[in-house]
Amino acid sequence: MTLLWFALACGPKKTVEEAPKVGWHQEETWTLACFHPPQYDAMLEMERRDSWQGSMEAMDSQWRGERGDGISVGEDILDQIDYQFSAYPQKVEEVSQQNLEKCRQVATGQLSKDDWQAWIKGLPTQLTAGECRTNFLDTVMDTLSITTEFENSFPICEGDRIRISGSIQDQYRISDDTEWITIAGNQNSSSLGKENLPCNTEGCFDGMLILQFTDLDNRVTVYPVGGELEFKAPRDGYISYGINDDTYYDNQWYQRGGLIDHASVTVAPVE
Ligand SMILES: [Ca+2]
Repeated sequence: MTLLWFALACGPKKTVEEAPKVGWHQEETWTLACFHPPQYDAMLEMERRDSWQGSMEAMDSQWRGERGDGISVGEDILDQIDYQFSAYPQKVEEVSQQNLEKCRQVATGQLSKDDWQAWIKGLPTQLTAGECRTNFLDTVMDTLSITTEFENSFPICEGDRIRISGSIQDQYRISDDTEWITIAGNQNSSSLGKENLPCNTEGCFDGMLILQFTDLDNRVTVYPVGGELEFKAPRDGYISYGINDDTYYDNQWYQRGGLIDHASVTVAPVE
């Protein structure tokens, strides 16, 4: 009892919580003002994403020399940083926090402006190195949809290898008057050169299972899959799959005795 009383009496002391500084701020002893990024962790997702733009613009103005505080790096470096931020906007968080630390050190004489500028100039390289954190690591097992176009999308990093495959016994057709096919597609109907179909290169057949890769610049490449395909991501981006068709409303699964076929699709990482 005594111990408990003691513990309660010595509970946490009340401290005056100082609101975190956000935006441009200069302590009395500092030689320049530093941009203090918002408390990203405390924000809701949408608000958080919206805040990246402001942080980016604040840093850019200082790095560009607009604040007249002696910091200025070349336009080409800023363009490269801007390009990296547009590809990986969430990196603004880490960079803005690191930048505040560098600025604080310069403002208090612990770091030279040249060293800070060297760090800024090194950002394009730093941001490019190992940037992709969305490796394809987990196997996806799904039911193929033949009535929608590229339903699911999964992030993947450059160099990631996957194997996509599906069940080859289930049948469907891609219009009322075409033959029943499987994910191998209609082997009697090559899609080569058919501009209306997503897959129209060598090896593409009408209605077959196809893989779509979209990179971060929204460039789309489509690959014929059929029963199986091993794929290595040429860049960071997203993969998706569907069937090689352009009209989805008229597609139907084969039905026998009340049982409707449904093809499964598996996307698995390859070691
Ligand atoms: Ca169709």
